[in-house]
Amino acid sequence: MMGSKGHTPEHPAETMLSLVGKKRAILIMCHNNPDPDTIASAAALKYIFAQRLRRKAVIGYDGTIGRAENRQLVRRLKIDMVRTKDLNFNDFSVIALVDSQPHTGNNAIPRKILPHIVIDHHPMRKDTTRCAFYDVRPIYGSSSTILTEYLRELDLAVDRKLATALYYGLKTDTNSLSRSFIKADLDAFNYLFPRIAPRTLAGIENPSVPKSYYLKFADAIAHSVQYGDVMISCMGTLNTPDVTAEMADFLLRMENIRWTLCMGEFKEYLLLSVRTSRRGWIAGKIALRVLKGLGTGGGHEKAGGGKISLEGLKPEERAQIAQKVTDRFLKALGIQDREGKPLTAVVPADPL
Ligand SMILES: [Mn+2]
Repeated sequence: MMGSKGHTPEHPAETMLSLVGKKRAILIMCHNNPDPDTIASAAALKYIFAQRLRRKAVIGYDGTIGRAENRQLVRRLKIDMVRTKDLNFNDFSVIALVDSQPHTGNNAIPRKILPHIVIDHHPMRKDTTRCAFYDVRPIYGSSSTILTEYLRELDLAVDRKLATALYYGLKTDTNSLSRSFIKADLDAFNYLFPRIAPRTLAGIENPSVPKSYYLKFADAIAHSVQYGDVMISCMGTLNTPDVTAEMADFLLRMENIRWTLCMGEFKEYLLLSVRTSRRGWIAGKIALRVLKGLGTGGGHEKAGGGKISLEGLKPEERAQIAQKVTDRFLKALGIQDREGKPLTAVVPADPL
């Protein structure tokens, strides 16, 4: 089974702490355009360093905290996050990377710097094995699950804020346990749930959103085309980078749809998200195949994605890339019919 092989040291939390030892300045890096899982994992790691080593770590990120939910998560739980442009990587003696791995193209750690600590649940990358400490568990539903285990291994009390963050990270990464999860995720879920702040969580999950959010949804639906059990949406210019993932989840709920691909342009990049309801470590693999030679990406069993640089390209060249992505995706899935049917095509009314 591709992507199921990982690596977890014995007593991972203690091993990690002994490695940090007396080193002073610690940077915890999230992946780009951070999602709740990377944010919560970073917050948990920061808490562990504060409790056990009396060190105040810095949480860094690059890109945009886009979704209204994610902004609420950071604001309501008061998670301090610093943009990488305001950081100097050389100022830190320890760099930890959560929910990502070196040289994947989705984190801002410079190529020549190898993080000391990597905690992740994506398929194992070769370069990760060169890091001093790595704990990669591809079969886990979230990195938040791994960090919850660390807190339990170290017997550290989890306050309401941190429990809420980790719970939300786990919940969103597994799409409310509708995507891949294992017993460890359920155990973390059951551990965290009695400790969360329910009203705070409700505020995070139901933020008000601008009118443009609905217009983008309307636009995405208007540009969705169905090919058998595949739905592809070219969403045009995006307001936030993570809306392709949201739309890919949204469209996957449609009857008879087993695969979705949503793509759109954000700051000189074509971003894409792939989802499937099929099992077997394929979404990330398909994403990689689509992106080969064009950009970077990867993913999990049922969710994947990536990005392609569009810098300096003319509109028609950008359109060609989107077409190439579509063609490769359909080819990878063995779809013969390349005509496609617009989602909004008029269907005959049901007889009364
Ligand atoms: Mn994750």
